[in-house]
Amino acid sequence: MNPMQTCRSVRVLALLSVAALVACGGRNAAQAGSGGSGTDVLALMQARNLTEADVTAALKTYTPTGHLDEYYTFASGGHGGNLIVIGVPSMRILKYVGVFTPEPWQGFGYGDESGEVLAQGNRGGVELTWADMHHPALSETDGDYDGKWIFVNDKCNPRVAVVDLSDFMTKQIVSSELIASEHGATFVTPNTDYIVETSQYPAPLGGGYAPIEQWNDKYRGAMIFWHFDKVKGRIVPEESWAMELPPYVQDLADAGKKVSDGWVFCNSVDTERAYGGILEGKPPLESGATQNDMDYLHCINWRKAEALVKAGKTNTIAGMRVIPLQTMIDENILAFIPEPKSPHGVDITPDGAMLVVGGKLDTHTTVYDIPKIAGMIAAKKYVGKDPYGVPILDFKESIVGQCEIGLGPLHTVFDDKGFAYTSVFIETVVAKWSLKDLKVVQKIDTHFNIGHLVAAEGDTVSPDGKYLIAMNKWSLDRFSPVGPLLPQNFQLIDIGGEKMELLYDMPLPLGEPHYAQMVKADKIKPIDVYKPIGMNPYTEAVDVNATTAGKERIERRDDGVHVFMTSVRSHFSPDIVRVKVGDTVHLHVTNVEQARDATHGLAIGGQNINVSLEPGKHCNIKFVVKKEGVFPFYCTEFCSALHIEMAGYLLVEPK
Ligand code: K7E
Ligand code: CUA
Repeated sequence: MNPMQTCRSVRVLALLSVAALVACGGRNAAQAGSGGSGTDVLALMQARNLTEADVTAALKTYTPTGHLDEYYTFASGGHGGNLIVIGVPSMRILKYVGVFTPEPWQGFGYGDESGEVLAQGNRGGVELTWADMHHPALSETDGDYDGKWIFVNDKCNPRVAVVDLSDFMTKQIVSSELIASEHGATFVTPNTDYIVETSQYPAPLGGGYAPIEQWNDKYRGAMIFWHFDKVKGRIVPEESWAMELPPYVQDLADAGKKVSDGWVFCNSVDTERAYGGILEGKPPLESGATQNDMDYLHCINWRKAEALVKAGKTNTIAGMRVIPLQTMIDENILAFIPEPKSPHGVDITPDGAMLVVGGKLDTHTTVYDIPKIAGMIAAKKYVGKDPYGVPILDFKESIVGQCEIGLGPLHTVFDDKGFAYTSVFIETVVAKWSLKDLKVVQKIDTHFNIGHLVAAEGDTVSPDGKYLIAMNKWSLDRFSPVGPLLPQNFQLIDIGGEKMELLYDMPLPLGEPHYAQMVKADKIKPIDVYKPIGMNPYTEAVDVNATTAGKERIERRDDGVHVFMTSVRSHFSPDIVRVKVGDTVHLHVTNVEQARDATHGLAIGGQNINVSLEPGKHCNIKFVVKKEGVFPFYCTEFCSALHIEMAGYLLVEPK
């Protein structure tokens, strides 16, 4: 067989290797116009101006119809206050899960029980309809994703939400008035006993006012340990607790695992305790907060703290049990280690033995030795104290070393081969480096200004390698222009081989996602339909008001008009509902379908009612009719040929 024939057969064999094509060089190109199925690829490459690398990337990401993705990525929706579900490697968006923000397609926040979940997130009597979501965290068993729940935070109004991955619905929002903002959330302990939420900007604990000049005495930080009940699938606020921290601006946190299980580590960025005051003759916060050469890494023994809580050594603030700072010090639960100026990411290696800190204004990542730190804390080998009496460990004694990484390292994730991947913001690259010798092996450009990065199972005890997504803040010229507000850019990078390769750019136009989780698809096992029929997703049981075909009815009771309704292709029953002005209407709707994807939607004109009725689902809608009129209701999902006819009337008679 001559080389030319070899070449042709490779092409005909489903064009499986562009590398092979290109290896054949000019001879192939010369043949491009001569017909035959294989030559079309080269013609296409030329017509679309694609390189060999482009086509290789396409082959690695293109997912034909009917093929499923290998991973799910759950990205924070940033300002959108929702969770974005993305398939990898296709980078196809699969779902937006409404969390802190009403989401019309899912009917989240438009009349049924989902409104009660959203209302759990209101604070201080203020209705909140958006969030600044930063860090999703999947539930874990033994430090590995178990695919059951995902937790998300709101940096602006400190809140934590529970999203159930059996139906991809938000089931709970909790919030404590103890703190006024947060950032180091959500991070789970290795068996999801706790979901950690750490304050960011210090304020008086429990709310209330104190002059900012009393910052040092009256302002504080805090770390909340929300207890998660894995049987109920809910956070139990009464079993949650917190600890008081000094008024430094606490930043990201990470929970220990394996050898470091029982510890949590947290950065801080304003140990100067500057608080701005530009018009009052003081430096702006950002310059006041960058005077010191080092800030403090908080090392917290949460297991010891938990024992103290059980022993009752707490104060109660805003209904939360809080371990006072002095008790934390007296009981040797909190210690500081200097860390490079204005740190950001704090990420524990898969074996739990090392901790990587990125200093935003530094050119290194700093690697700490956790077992050594734990030993020094146990032996109280301290070299000083902060103004609050918190003991400090020696920096040099605590570290394994530093990696010369480039300007502005932020976050670090890991693979299965002993490499770490750090986002380097100012240099706008991903740096791959070895945890063995702390040497950079490769840098790849990102477009542009990378923030977080996420790798396949990259923050668990057993990362997969394979894929990494650079979550870039700016996209500049990467997409067709859409006015001055540009999308974010998620860049999929292949980390399966020796060299990182850029595969795909995906615009994210809904908010600024910060962090994400990437999990093997076979760990996520959602239900197909709600079963048995009449299931209420919020109680996870058949609803007492569930209706079956033939049992539909309307009852006038003391608290209003109760309508027991079913939906099935292609009608609602009842389809005429007569009420009077001022009535409270209780619509109990059961979608009696069990066919997959046979979803109906129920929207009622003039009432701001819009729910999604997935097969088998039951929902309870409650609203007051304020004025007389004729209000058509109809199905909002194109469910059948007679979908347009799936409609009815709400008739509101005068009193
Ligand atoms: Cu944007 Cu994790 Cu909130 Cu860094 S944080 S980028
Ligand atoms: Cu049901 Cu359209």
